[in-house]
Amino acid sequence: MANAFVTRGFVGKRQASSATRAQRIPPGQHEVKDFPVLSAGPTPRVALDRWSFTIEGFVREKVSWNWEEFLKLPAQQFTVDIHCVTTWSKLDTRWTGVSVDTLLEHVELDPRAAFVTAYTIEGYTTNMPLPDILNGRAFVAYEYDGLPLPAAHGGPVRLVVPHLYFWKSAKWVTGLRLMDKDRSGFWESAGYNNHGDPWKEERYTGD
Ligand SMILES: Nc1nc2c(c(=O)[nH]1)N[C@H]1C(S)=C(S)[C@@H](COP(=O)(O)O)O[C@H]1N2
Ligand SMILES: [Mo]
Repeated sequence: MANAFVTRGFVGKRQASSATRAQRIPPGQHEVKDFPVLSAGPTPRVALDRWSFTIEGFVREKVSWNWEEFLKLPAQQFTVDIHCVTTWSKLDTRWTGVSVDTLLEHVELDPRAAFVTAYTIEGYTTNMPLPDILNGRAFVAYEYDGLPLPAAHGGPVRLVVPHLYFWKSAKWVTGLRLMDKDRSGFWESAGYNNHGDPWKEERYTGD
């Protein structure tokens, strides 16, 4: 709260809108204007002619799209706030992509499907309860700020789950695996919280 108060003091006549902005920063976070890059390893090179995106696991029949097919799926614009567990938050990030709801319209979910693992080209994984990526809460993005998503930020496509810490937003994502049981991903099995809600400060295991 101390930070929010200082910010309001500084901005004078834009006080009201700034207070609103401050309220959008979760506890223990601060706003950044740049867009930091955080990757566990080097940025992979992705060949679009061999790229595909798959939904598999607890679905009646799995589905895959190649690059051309993926671009034909109904896309939407999303303007969202993102929150990295390393304490930076970035407001009003603009993306174009396909909502997970739209992708899931192409499969029949097994009624036991309750969790999802997002997997990627270089092996990074992250897990979430299925409801956390439904009802407009997650999308697979291929444009950032009106331009093709830069490779360092996960291009050609990344998952974006803005309501959870940003490690859940898997870069270079190539598929979603539906599961009946939960299974820890890369950071979740290395001491980070299994869920990762920034508003509850679910940073580490046991938070
Ligand atoms: N495939 C993959 N996705 C990833 C990561 C990674 O190392 N590999 N890092 C995660 C972490 S810890 C964060 S904070 C965000 C960082 O995304 P950015 O580099 O676009 O800021 O990506 C997440 N997605
Ligand atoms: Mo992160």
